[in-house]
Amino acid sequence: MGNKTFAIIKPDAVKNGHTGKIYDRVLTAGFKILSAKLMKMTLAQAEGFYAVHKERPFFGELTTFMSSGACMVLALEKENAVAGWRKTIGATNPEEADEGTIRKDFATSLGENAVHGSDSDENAEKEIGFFFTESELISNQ
Ligand code: IDP
Ligand code: MG
Repeated sequence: MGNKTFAIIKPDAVKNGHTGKIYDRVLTAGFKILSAKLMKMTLAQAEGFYAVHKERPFFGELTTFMSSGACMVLALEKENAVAGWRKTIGATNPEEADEGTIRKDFATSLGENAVHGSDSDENAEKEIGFFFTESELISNQ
């Protein structure tokens, strides 16, 4: 059971002005923010990040969307962080997301679903490493 996960406040949520409200959900859910930055992914970065989905029919739509505007990438810490963050964000499809989850409250559609969350400890480590250097993670807060 790992204590770190990786999150993205996706371009739809940033564009719709939900960054602050989602940041508040992160803190209210008990996560410590080890690092955060606002960035605009290149298409190549989005393709690299989502490489696991490259055979899926929505890969082009997903990577175009993720590189379409500013997003916020975050490294989060909490006990059992991966499962805890997935519970906080809700199901991939916002129509299936539980009441009170971030996707239920802020997602635009199945593709533009406001936030990302890692699906395993192994991927959390890889994803944090994709966007942050070791020295950018502030663990002695
Ligand atoms: P997850 O983000 O809940 O882990 P994944 O299945 O890993 O869901 O899919 C990655 C992302 O791809 C989703 O968050 C969503 O933005 C997008 N996506 C997933 N399924 C579809 C689809 O059927 N159409 C368009 N976009 C999709
Ligand atoms: Mg996933």
